Amino acid sequence: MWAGREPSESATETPAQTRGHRRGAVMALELYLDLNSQPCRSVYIFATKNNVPFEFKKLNLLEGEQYGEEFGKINLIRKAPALRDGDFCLAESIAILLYLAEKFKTPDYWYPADLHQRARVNEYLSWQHMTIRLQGSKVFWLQLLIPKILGADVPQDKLDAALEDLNASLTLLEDKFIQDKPFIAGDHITLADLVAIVEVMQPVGAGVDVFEGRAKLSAWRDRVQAAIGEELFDEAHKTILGAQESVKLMDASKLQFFKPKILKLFM
Ligand SMILES: N[C@@H](CCC(=O)N[C@@H](CS)C(=O)NCC(=O)O)C(=O)O
Repeated sequence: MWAGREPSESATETPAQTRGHRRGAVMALELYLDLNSQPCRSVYIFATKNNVPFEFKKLNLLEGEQYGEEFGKINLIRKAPALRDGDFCLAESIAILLYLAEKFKTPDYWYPADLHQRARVNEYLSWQHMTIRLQGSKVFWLQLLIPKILGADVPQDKLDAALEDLNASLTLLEDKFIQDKPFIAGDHITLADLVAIVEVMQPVGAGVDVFEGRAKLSAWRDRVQAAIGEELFDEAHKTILGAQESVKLMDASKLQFFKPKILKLFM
């Protein structure tokens, strides 16, 4: 079994810490994050935007840190994001977002108390896992990481099929979820928009312009970016938007531990 590295010791360069999220000797709530990951970005943006005091524990997924012994104690599912709050550990981004919203009593608009608005948020959060999330990730892997790891382009028909599925879901995002409203649940940004935008941006990181020819999606993206704050949005997406360059510099031999998973899931 792959013996992963341990999470990088409180990566000193993380934006969260330079913003002063780290709190002296008191054990802060810890978030294990890799900003290459969509669900990690949603948690990072939500925590930062809402001034949640947290320690950014950088987990380098492409170096296999999720398979290390220490991280196994935090999250046996071995996926990021993960949270530790004292003795309490939590996996799954949606559960983490809701935990933070409840614990830190974030403004109501994120997860509205109104029955119908909340139901709209829940509807999107329930739908996205097997659609935009799955398809956007698949496009990202097929387009960028798999050619690097396997040393060959993936067959064009596979990529075309993945793009077709993603496009069908983006059309549903526009027609069923956004419609003619500013945001998915109405006039204000909610967790649904946050979870949606980080996934929609993932294929963009692989060079696929999902916004081309989609005026509604582009206008919604601009509103979501403005609601989050351009600076925070850009900071959270800097790593993924630089992925094409950073993948070029990676040593493919160090990524081979992903190969069995790739062959099983994608080929
Ligand atoms: N349903 C989980 C998905 C988490 C997930 O798939 N994380 C990926 C990164 S986007 C991961 O940690 N992958 C590492 C691996 O599979 O080895 C959530 O929403 O938190």
